[in-house]
Amino acid sequence: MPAGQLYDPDFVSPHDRAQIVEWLGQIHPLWEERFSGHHPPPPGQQQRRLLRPVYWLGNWQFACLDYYRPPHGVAGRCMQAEPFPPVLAKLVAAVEKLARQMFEGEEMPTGWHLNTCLVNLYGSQLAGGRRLDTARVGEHRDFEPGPVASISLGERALFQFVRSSRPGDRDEVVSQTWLEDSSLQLFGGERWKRQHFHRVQRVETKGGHGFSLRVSDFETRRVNFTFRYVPDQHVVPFAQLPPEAQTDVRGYVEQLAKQSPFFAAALASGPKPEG
Ligand SMILES: O=C(O)CCC(=O)C(=O)O
Repeated sequence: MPAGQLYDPDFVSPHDRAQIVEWLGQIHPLWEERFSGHHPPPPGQQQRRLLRPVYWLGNWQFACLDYYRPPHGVAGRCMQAEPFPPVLAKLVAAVEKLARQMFEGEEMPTGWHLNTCLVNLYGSQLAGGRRLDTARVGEHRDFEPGPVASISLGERALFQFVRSSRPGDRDEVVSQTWLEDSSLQLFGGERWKRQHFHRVQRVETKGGHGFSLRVSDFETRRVNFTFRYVPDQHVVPFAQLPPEAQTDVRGYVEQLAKQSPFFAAALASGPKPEG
């Protein structure tokens, strides 16, 4: 494994895996749209749903608010979300210990702790009697500072780092790993966070994995949890998002509030919508 990367194929025990799957069965992931009233599609683009349903823990970064993008896009983008369930909190504590052994200095920002989790569902969209496999993620970087950890459940996925330093050369695969069921991947530092993009090229179908989740129009065969760090001062309750952002995400928070006491309380403490 190259320096700055760690891969443990057996990080999650069968017992912990079962607890995570039980928790997954209780949440209601969201189908988010890419754009919103105050962030309309740019010319030539249309409104679209994300390729997959998602759920966030710690703080929710909505696609329509364009996620967390330091140095300029940091305020009013991260909305407080539910805490990690105990099984994930326990695993995160172990991951943080590993990360502190691997990274120091500039690679380990002051105050770093994994307070954010994106839960990505990978599988097939079911629409009009057809199945459309959307189990991939195009090349991108994660902008949250410091190391990022990723736990995978279900079918194995081909995860690649691709070169980004030379224009037009982004397709050159620099490093790749098959992320197996119950594995941990950890990466950080200049090389893997900044110089290269990463992507999920494909997710296999051979392992017979499937998850029965509370999400419509979707068949899930892999679930990935990426744990990240957002400086705590940039995470605010729904009621403290700027008014335009509140308007843009209120519908999502209302959906979440139907099932989640946390989001019901967040909604109740905010201003009532106009009209
Ligand atoms: O699913 C994965 O393994 C990676 C997900 C990812 O790249 C991301 O959430 O930024």
